[in-house]
Amino acid sequence: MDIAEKEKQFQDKIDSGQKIEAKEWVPENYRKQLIRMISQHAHSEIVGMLPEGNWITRAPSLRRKAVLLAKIQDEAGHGLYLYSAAETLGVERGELIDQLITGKAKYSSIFNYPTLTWADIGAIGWLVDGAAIVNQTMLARGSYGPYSRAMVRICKEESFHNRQGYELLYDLAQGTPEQKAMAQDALNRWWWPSIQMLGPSDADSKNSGETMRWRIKVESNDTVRQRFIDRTVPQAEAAGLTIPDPDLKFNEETGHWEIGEIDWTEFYQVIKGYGPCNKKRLRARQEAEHEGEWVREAAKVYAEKQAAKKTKAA
Ligand code: FAQ
Repeated sequence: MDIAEKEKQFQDKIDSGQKIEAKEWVPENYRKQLIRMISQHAHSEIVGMLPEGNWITRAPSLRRKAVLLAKIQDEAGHGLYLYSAAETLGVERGELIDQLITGKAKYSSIFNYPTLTWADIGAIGWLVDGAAIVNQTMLARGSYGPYSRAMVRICKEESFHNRQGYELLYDLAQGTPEQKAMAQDALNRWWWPSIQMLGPSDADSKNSGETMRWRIKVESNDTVRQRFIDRTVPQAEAAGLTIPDPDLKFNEETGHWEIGEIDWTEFYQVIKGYGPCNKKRLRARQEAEHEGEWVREAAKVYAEKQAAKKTKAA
């Protein structure tokens, strides 16, 4: 069978809604796009632990600390899942980590912002996990089996993250005037980066044509963003908080909330490495890689010894 025929059969399979599984023949660019997206997603989960990790020792109660710890551990689990999903496409985890720590690979723009107050922990759960869930429930319908199935469990855990963040911020918003101001300040700083994290507008999204044709993504960046906005604005109102957008208005005809202009210059600056915390995040991952070297070495030696024992016994 020639390549054109193989590609046609592949596209037919995708169009009929079937999943593609590991080791099946896929066009080279399908493989590349998936590795790109899954590895960026994995890196985001791991780097995403840093801003929240900053508050573990300062959580205001044992309950809040236990919840935050559980959430951050979940994010580590998501990262490991996703590296495994990427590995089914024939790439080594070490290579992907190397791309992260040398600054070649992207991770989500949102994690390059600082967590200045405890309210930021609420804002991350509510807004960042909220945006991630809306995107990931869409990705769970995607064509690549190992990635889409990973999304199912990840989304369940993100729902808990989202809930705890909203509850935290809601409680602050019902508290003293200082607590309410802290909650509002967190919303002010995290709203626009959360809107941006869902990717460039459809007109500027260079990968969407290919990834949507192959159903890696089944909806566009703007569609997902609108769903996130529509579900989040009423939640802000219920908590007595104000979305920091003077142009925000509800369109009765379409049934959607319309927002003001997104600052794409800021977004592109952040993804090029010039956000407030890019350098700090990268340094933290480089240090972790360096400090963990002896663990990897020990694990390797142990595995080699076990293999030698088995060969001897056989
Ligand atoms: N940050 O052509 P498109 C989470 C890049 S998980 C940085 O539209 P695409 C959980 C994009 O890579 C959050 N770069 O790209 C959590 C591309 O550059 P490239 C992460 C971005 O792939 C919560 C270029 O711009 N989620 O939060 C961003 O079709 C709390 C052009 O863009 C995922 O990774 C960005 N925000 O659509 C953890 C989900 N947006 O690669 C801890 C999987 C775009 O060509 C605490 N990924 N770029 O050099 C996706 O769904 C997609 O990749 C999009 C972007 C929707 C993010």
